[in-house]
Amino acid sequence: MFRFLTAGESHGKGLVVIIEGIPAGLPISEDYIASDLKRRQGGYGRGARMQIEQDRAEIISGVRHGLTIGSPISLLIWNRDWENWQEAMSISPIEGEVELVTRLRPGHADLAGVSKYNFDDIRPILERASARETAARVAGGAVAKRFLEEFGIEIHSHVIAIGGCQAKTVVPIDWGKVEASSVRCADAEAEEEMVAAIDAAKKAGDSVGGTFEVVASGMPIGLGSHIQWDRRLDGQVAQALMSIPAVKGVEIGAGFGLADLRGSEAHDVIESGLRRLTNRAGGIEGGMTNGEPIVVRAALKPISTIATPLPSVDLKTGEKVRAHFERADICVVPAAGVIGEAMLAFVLAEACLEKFGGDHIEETLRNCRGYISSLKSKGGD
Ligand code: EPS
Repeated sequence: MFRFLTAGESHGKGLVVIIEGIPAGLPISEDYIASDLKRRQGGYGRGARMQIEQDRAEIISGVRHGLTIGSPISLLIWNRDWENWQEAMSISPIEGEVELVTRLRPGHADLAGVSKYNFDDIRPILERASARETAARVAGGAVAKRFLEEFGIEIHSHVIAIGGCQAKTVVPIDWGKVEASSVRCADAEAEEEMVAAIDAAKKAGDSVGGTFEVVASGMPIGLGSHIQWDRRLDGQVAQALMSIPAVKGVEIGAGFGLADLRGSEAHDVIESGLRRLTNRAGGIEGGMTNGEPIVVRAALKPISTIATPLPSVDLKTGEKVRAHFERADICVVPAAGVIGEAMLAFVLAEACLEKFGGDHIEETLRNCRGYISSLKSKGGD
């Protein structure tokens, strides 16, 4: 019903995303998509590549006169850096040889990729494993977000920790402050510490990871299902977030912290209007939304391409060497939050379409309104 695919290599001609399943009649523009692409490119700790790129997605199909027409939406982002890689990443055979990348980088896709795909060069693996691909996800995710806005669903993200520096989270989160922050963190004191941690890692030729949180508000009750394992929304959300490069942990609501509590302390008491005063469940119970905001956190390992490379092995000679190094970011946690928003948006767009269906947005919203008004008879507000 709803699906998306991306294509493209980091230093290839460009990135493509195809999104299928968005109903007809949804207003969407390139400017709307551009705003999320810009947010993804930012964040303190990015490398020199982001000074080369100015990501903008061209809408190639699926939109007419500013409205979706129900056919697949395809978006294209040109890689500006392609100009500098025309020989190394040439589509057609080239005369002469390009230098092979053979010193495996611990933490990257290099070793498993060359083994599995039978290459003597790491380049084709690192080109697709690169987080550059997430620009396409964010462009497609913006379309999903635009669709969700029609239901009153809004998705935001913020950084919780970088390099061991933890933010104090004050609820409700001031999203204006988050967007104005160099590391997308509302806690100004923690921001200073995070920036210092990134600077120190850079100086040491190293990298840092951290955690971010994504929040989806305005959720209707009953998206997802308890009926079958693969229909549980929490499982789908975890998979989507875990698929972001460098993510090694995902938790929903109070997550791992819930394991230390008693049942009486862990669950969110149901108040009149079917609302909760706490949200330790992170908006999902029994694999379904419970009407509270969805809150999901993801932990990123530090970037695995580091300026002081770790000991490794050369693929060509089998000798012990230092790992390959090429230009890289020091920290991508602020950008990863924006990617997390896109991934959550894809999952929720699919869940909304499953619940409300519809080939035109009017039909989808009519079904949604009918469902919401039927909930009122059960005491919902
Ligand atoms: C990446 C390495 C860097 C990052 C890149 C991901 O690129 P380059 O090797 O060209 O300097 O900047 O991320 C992006 C290009 C992006 O748009 O996010 C890697 O090895 O994963």
